Amino acid sequence: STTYPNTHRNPDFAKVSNSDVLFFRSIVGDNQVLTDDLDAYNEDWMRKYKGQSKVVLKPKTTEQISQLLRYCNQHKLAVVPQGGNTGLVGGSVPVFDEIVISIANMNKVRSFDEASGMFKADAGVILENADGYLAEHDHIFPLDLGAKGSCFIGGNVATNAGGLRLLRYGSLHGSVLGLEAVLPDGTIYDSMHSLRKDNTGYDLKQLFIGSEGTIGIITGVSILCPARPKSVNVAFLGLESYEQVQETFKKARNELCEVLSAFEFMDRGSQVFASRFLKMAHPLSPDDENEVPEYPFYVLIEVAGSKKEHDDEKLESFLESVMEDGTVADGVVSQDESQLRTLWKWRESVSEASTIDGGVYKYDVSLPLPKMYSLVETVRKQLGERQLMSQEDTGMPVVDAIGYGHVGDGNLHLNVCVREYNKKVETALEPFVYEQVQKERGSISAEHGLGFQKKHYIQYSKSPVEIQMIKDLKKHYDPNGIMNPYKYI
Ligand code: FAD
Ligand code: 2HG
Ligand code: ZN
Repeated sequence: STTYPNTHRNPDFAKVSNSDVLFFRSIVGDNQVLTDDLDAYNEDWMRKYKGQSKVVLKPKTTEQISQLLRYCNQHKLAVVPQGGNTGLVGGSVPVFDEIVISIANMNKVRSFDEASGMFKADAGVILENADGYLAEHDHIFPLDLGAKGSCFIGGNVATNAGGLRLLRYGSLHGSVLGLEAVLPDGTIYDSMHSLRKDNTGYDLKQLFIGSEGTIGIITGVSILCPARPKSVNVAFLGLESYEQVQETFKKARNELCEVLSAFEFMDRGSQVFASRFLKMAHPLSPDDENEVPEYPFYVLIEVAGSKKEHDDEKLESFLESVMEDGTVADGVVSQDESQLRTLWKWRESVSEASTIDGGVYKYDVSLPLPKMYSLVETVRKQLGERQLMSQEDTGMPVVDAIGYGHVGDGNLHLNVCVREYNKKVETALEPFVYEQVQKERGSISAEHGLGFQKKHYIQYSKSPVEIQMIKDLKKHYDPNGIMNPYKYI
């Protein structure tokens, strides 16, 4: 991971002094002010970004966060709000010596209303725990993603995470009905509502959804949760071309209609990485060998509904029809819960598997569906021409450039897997990738955010007017710029 030369540190920010630490202790207690062994808080999930914070604060209440922020704002101490630290754009760790405010200790469910599906909880509840709680009440959290065992629902809201269920349940901009947050000056903004309809003025909570810790700390989330589907099933398919991936998606929307709950795709390269990581036979492998079959594309379709026989029959007959007409070359359907989980692993593990050789450059983009996969091909060509990657194993810096993602949302994950982080590779990729996305009027950040990685590139997706409006808002709510500096814009 990289640390940044202190010459780039903003000298307007104060450095943490002993008296600051004493104050923090008086608010959150001695045990919740950490000053040793801070690597886990300073380094991000990819081990790509590393800060040098000397202090981590772990408040237990919204009131404590309010007092901490008021003090930091008055003393010009910069802070980084941190959730589960699973973000993929370097936004959750300090760049220099910013104070980390971890919300890990704020992890209580506040309430759940079975009639409406309204769930209210502290922002530090782990996503998987929230979903587990809801499962006991026959409900489901409307967001799911590979990092569910570590990420917090507050972090999810702060990044406006998309994930694997967006196709069915929509974005957090729709399902989050209220928030509690603390502004940099310590003001507590309480809108923990359960109202589906509320047209009294600007919808302020939306400002925090996707704000990546730049205008305040989210402390509570109020979210509408759907009834948990009683039957879930998964099909895993092999396809001969990207055109057929699109054709299959079109047919799935038509034929599976109300039970379709996820449509994910992976190219062969991404399955090779998953195979090296999972070390098990591929679902479409004819025998038990670890070889990934030769199909260039794979698709995972999930159906979820309320009547198993009906849903299974729909999936089976869909599969029969797409295999008969040649849209799909091969496929399997999960026979039980454990097989269903295994099939999902071949999709969910790609993100982690892509780091297996040393490092990864991750691009998370929205593109018009017909153009989505061309980006991977264009980038492979670019890396080949620059002699950074080759088909043969010649020890070049790039091992492979792989593509996978949420077809249903027009969201491609392009992962350039490298042996080590390398300036030549980075220069070949940036701004090249962003230029390609701009040409198609896509988004350079579909769901992971801007963080530290993309702060210099926002103009590829936002106009000067939009950028100015974002800057105006930031300045209004955080005039001292203490919230997650050096990130976002
Ligand atoms: P952190 O990583 O701690 O923080 C992320 C950002 O939010 C930082 O800028 C931080 O300052 C800010 N922040 C955190 N908490 C708060 C708060 N309470 N108030 C204000 N700001 C806060 N993302 C997707 O969209 N879809 C996916 O499918 C997906 N899959 C993933 C799979 C893996 C294996 C991994 C590692 C990540 C994945 N992600 C995905 C990235 C995603 O952004 C995060 O997993 C998650 O949403 C971040 O939550 P967190 O609690 O870890 O936040
Ligand atoms: C996913 O969909 C995540 O698996 C992570 O958004 C993507 O690591 C990535 O690039
Ligand atoms: Zn994703």
